[in-house]
Amino acid sequence: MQPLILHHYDGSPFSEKLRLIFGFKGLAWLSVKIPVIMPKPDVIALTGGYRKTPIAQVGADVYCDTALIARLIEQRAPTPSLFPHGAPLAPVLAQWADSTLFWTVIPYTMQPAGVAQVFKGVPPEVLKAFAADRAPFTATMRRQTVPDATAALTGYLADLEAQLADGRPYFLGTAASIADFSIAHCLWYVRRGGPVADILQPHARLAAWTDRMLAMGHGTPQPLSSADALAMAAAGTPVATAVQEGLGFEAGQAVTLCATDYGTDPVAGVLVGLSHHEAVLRRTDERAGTVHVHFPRAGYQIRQEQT
Ligand SMILES: N[C@@H](CCC(=O)N[C@@H](CS)C(=O)NCC(=O)O)C(=O)O
Repeated sequence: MQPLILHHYDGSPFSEKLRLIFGFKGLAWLSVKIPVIMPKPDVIALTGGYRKTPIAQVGADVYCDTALIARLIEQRAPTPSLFPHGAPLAPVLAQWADSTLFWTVIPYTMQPAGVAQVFKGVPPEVLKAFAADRAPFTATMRRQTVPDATAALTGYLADLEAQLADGRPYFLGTAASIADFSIAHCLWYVRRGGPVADILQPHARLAAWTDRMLAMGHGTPQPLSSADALAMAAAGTPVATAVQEGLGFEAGQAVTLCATDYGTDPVAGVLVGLSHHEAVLRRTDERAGTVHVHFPRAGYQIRQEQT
């Protein structure tokens, strides 16, 4: 099997979600460290414009969004499963955590006391560049204020604690599911906030669950340079995909695709794969060669290019 490459950086919560999944499944993976802010020329060479973190790569196939990457990892290593029997709403709970909980945790943690801890030792100009990078990235959203986020997070944490009250080890029962990983990366981020992590204090079961999740570790990463990853894309042949009929588009159409929430930079390409779950664009880059860029279908808008 061709190795799975994760393009990520240490402080990225969504990357932590996948790193913990690697730990859960005991997987080896190749680790490419990418910049925290734009420009990210090697990421863009692979994706064609999508700049969110992380992305995954297998040869000449590039996978965007952790919802899809989690399913890719599950296909490659089915046990232990992220989608256990008896927990059909696990992806729905995961989606809530990846959107609502995440965008509560970020403004909550990024209040001054949290920023001081998360960015400890970081020069002010770097902090300024980070803020300048993220402002347009999130401009399509109305961000919660600190009081908004504090109120919402207080309620969410109480609900999460209550779900664990019967002594279950994971949110949806005796087996971990994708929902646990999506909640874990959010609370991992709150824990990084020093004094602001006090909001977690009243919740003993949630604390024990978080410890258990983070103890899963990251599997076995092996460093890879970005240049080597690009060379692997250029040397590879993308997997064959199909466009299902009746979904509003046809194979071979020139389309653009973008996220509908934030970080909405479009990717242009030729539609080569489409199902209810996934959309795949073929595009060619000078350095990455011809790649297939895969996106989840949910949460993305596809538009046919006007010719
Ligand atoms: N829906 C995306 C969200 C990814 C996301 O928002 N990632 C954050 C970092 S954890 C990001 O892209 N920040 C801006 C950046 O890294 O350039 C996913 O599940 O992968």
